[in-house]
Amino acid sequence: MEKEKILENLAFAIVEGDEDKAVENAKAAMEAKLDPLETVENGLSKGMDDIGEKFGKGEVFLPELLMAANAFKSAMEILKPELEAQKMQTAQKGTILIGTVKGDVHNIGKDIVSTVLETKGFNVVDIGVDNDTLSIIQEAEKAQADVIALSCLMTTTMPAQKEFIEVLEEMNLREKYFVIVGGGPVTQEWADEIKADGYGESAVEAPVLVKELIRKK
Ligand code: B12
Repeated sequence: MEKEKILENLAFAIVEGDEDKAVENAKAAMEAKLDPLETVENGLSKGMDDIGEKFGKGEVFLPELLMAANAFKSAMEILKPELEAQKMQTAQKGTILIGTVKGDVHNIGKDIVSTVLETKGFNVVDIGVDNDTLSIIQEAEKAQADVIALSCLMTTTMPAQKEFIEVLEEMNLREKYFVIVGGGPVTQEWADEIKADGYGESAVEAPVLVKELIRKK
């Protein structure tokens, strides 16, 4: 099967919330030697965007979103080992603490960023979802992180990224960490406004961003 068709089928399987089809097409993608990250971004994530749009328009509801998320995760189980197989042998300098902000339980994108950073040889500490500002700071201190990466998927939880940077400033810790932000509604403009050190639109951009920041240190 050609590449475009496989990616299209994958996206459709996510929209349909069909775990079996998602797994089947993820396997087809790997058999056809597609790049695993490209398969995630242009197949699975494309499907997620499509179902998210339908949800936004009231054409589908929460159960359909959950089914899509489950299909995404099942397909990721096929793709993750392939992504990890690309792991770079040379370790990169730097520890990245990554998590989703308070009030936000979306973790699919954050997990992909985490995996991609790991495959590029960074030391990654993933603190999961729904993290309040003080616990993120505590974990960053514990991990001796160089970079704090904050994910957020809702306009209602974006202010938590802003608050995080403000609290870091108040605690005189702003100079100690690079803070990068990302996730669905986050933009470069937002990153500039809240004085983050960087923004990445997709997981592919995260290692480039982190590498540049750490080099500046
Ligand atoms: C799947 C999904 C869910 C799943 C989440 C499952 C999970 N385990 O994550 C479930 C069903 C649980 C869910 C719940 C809800 N959801 Co929801 N969800 C989505 C959906 C469809 C897809 C999100 C996703 O996984 N995308 C795929 C990944 C790969 O993309 P991504 O997260 O953007 O990540 C990529 C980049 O952004 C980037 N990235 C991500 N993080 C970071 C961090 C850094 C540092 C960097 C550099 C890059 C980076 O890299 C990733 C890979 O390239 C979106 C719609 C959308 N298009 O985003 C709605 C959406 C985010 N949800 C929405 C809503 C409203 C909700 C609920 C409130 C619904 C409800 N009534 O209960 C709850 C909220 C729960 C909560 N408190 O968080 C709204 C948010 C609206 C808003 N206010 O902004 C959206 C936009 C849907 C819509 N169109 O209305 N949701």
